[in-house]
Amino acid sequence: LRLENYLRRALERNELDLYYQPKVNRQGQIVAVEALLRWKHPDLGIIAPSRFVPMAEELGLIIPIGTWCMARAFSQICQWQRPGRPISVAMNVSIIQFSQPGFIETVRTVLDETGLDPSLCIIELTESMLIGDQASVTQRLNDLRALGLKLAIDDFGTGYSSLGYLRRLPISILKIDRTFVSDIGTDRDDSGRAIINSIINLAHHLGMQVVAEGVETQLQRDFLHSVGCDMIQGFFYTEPLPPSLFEYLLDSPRLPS
Ligand code: G
Ligand code: G
Ligand code: MN
Ligand code: NA
Repeated sequence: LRLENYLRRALERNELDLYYQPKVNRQGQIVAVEALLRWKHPDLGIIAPSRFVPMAEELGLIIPIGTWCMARAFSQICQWQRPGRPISVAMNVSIIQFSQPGFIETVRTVLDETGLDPSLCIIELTESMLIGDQASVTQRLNDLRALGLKLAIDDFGTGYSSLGYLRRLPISILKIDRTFVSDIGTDRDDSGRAIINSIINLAHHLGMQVVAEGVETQLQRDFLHSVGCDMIQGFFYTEPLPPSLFEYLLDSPRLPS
């Protein structure tokens, strides 16, 4: 059977899973998680989204899969709230999902059904999703914002769009792309630091928070703290984890800060 035939049945056969990777604040507390899709293929093992999301988009399966992801992640994050410790959940959405006329309504419905506080929900968008018809993109982002969600720009600094959208659109969070973070501690250290420093200054001047992704070393983490980065995500803390292991981390006393 071809992979796409397997993918058609993956949802009904319960083969899709969400893994979770923490976003850690400057005090070493988990303040958010990114939900990351995995496919547990019966023969091929765990398949990463880069290998099947494009196929799911072509087959139109990304719509039901995306809705499933939201429902699963929202109810999971409700269970992970602890007194005095709100934790947000960040979701990746496909451009196909995002452009669908029913997208806003789906988000609203899943929020209602799961009871998740909308202010604890972050939608991660890439810059490429913001190009195209400006009136409809702006409308859609404003509608999401009006539901109470926060919007983040993923892989920030790698797109080709101009920066003008940052003051036009209701963006709350910039995620510094991991390629800049991985420059720290290499022969591209100087330029990596300059770019990161500039992104953080830009974000903070515009009233946005900054997440660094792909943080793998203490050197990178310490530099990011020194320039005011609000949240750290990466293998330095942990790779994405299945819910049972994530829960263990959540209830452990403290991460290195
Ligand atoms: O987990 P991994 O590093 O393999 O993720 C690769 C990419 O897959 C991420 O950059 C992310 O944008 C995308 N991805 C992960 N989970 C989801 C999801 O639930 N929906 C969509 N559309 N993309 C996802
Ligand atoms: O593009 P997006 O940010 O949605 O991708 C998230 C993915 O990045 C995760 O699924 C994970 O597999 C990967 N990732 C997370 N932390 C690290 C890291 O520290 N280093 C590298 N190389 N990849 C990471
Ligand atoms: Mn992401
Ligand atoms: Na990213």
